[in-house]
Amino acid sequence: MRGHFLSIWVLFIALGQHLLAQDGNPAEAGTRRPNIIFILSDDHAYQAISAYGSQLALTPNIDRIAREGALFTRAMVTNSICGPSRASLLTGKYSHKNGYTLNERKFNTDQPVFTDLLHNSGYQTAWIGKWHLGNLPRGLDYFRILNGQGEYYNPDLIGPSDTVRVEGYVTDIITELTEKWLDGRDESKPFCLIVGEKATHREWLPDSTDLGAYDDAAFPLPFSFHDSYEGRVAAAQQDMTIGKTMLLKEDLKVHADYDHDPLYNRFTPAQKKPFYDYYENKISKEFDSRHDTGEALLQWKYQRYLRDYLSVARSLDRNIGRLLDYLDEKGLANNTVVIYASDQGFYLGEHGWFDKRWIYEESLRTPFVMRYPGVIKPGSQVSAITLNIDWGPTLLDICGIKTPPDMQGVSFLPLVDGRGAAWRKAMYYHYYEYPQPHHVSPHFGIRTEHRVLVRFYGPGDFWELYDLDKDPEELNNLYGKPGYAATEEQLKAQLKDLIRQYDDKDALQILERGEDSK
Ligand code: SGN
Ligand code: CA
Repeated sequence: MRGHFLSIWVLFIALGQHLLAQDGNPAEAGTRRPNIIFILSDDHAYQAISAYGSQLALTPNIDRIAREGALFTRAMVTNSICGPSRASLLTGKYSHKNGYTLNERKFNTDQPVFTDLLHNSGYQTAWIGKWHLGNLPRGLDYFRILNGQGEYYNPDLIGPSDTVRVEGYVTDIITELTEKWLDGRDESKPFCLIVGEKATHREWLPDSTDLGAYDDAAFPLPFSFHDSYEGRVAAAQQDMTIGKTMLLKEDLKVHADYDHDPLYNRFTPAQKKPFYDYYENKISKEFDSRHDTGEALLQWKYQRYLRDYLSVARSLDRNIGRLLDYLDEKGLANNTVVIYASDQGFYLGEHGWFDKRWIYEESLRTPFVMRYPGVIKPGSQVSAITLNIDWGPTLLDICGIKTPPDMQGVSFLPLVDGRGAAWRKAMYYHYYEYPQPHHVSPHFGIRTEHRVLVRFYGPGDFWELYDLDKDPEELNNLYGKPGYAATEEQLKAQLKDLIRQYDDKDALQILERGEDSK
């Protein structure tokens, strides 16, 4: 009798789960243990993605992920630079906790990372492409990674026991390796694969098929292009302007040094020809004939920068499309979560800049789109503040694994799967690297939906405050101005709470010693 009752009960639960599954219930989706592909690009600005409203270029494949899933409009990073962002993805922790505060060091691979938990629960884990953490990955079932920043043409690819130079264009090669790994994987297990793209990192070498793709476009100057940096000491001291820092030869390929620059030593003659024809015979000649100086030169550089950058992004988007097609062809699309994100944001001329690093909007915010068939309603938009330290916990949650207590991020899956969650209204940010390579002063701060309060320290010691509703470009530093004392005090208290919550001892010490100057 008891057994009979139990089996009816089990049947009832199973039926309930089946019905819920049809509604895309997250609990059932968790038991499905979907595959995960996380495409993590490098320095790709949301301002260059049409799903985010960009008028600069079309990105139909990234847009497709957003259309079939969710677009996150306040995805942010906790330290806007490459290695630290990747370390935060792996550990779910702030830089001061995982030890990777600066770029170009060695990630401590003894610490727990989210891929370990996936591996231990039966997932196959793999990382292909850019890794940039100074060490080889540990604990993955497979890796084949670029050497440091990696090369655009004929890149070296490092595996556990060898390094091979693969002929071709990096973004294509990464897709080829990805497909090859997927073809050969153990199909009895789900997988989590991180695809690390080199695009769209400096020095923006396009694939030959994309050379000149944007030559007919005339890109409008961003509103803050001619920023005078008045009232903002750190912004005035940086070294990341298109005018001064961006180099004609090395970055914009005007009379590039094909014989000595290691970028071009790697080219095969067949690769060099279209490149040389375009940059030497066309662009450099055009440059010589113009004799531009001053404002005309600045604007010419801006147009060239965007053309190169968007041409590199064109290959990135095309390869994302290729991967989405692969998933369709192999019948994997329905049971694979696809995420596209960049390691941080990037400046496309705002404030006159390229690069990243700042708590300011274009650097802080990163593109993040996510498709999860049956769980995320197509066309969803998430405006909640989500962080890169949340990425690991979210991936774990997708696979039905609880976030370990020492991870500082939180799964944002409940924001898109119907469960709902009380959510943060403010985020904490801390940037460290100084002075090289771009002289951006170390700073920490708080960002809410409407305000930014920043404390710069290091070369100088001062605060900044912005009202994003009135001044979305963050040009007007309100700190110390009449009428803002109460806002300053309130945000400082909130900032201190966050610093305590995340246990950033250095920041707390700086905060408690007061400031030398305003
Ligand atoms: C290189 C770039 C910098 C860039 C850093 C960090 N210079 O040093 O412009 O800020 O990487 O980039 S380059 O001339 O070598 O390209 S990150 O993506 O690793 O954070
Ligand atoms: Ca980067």
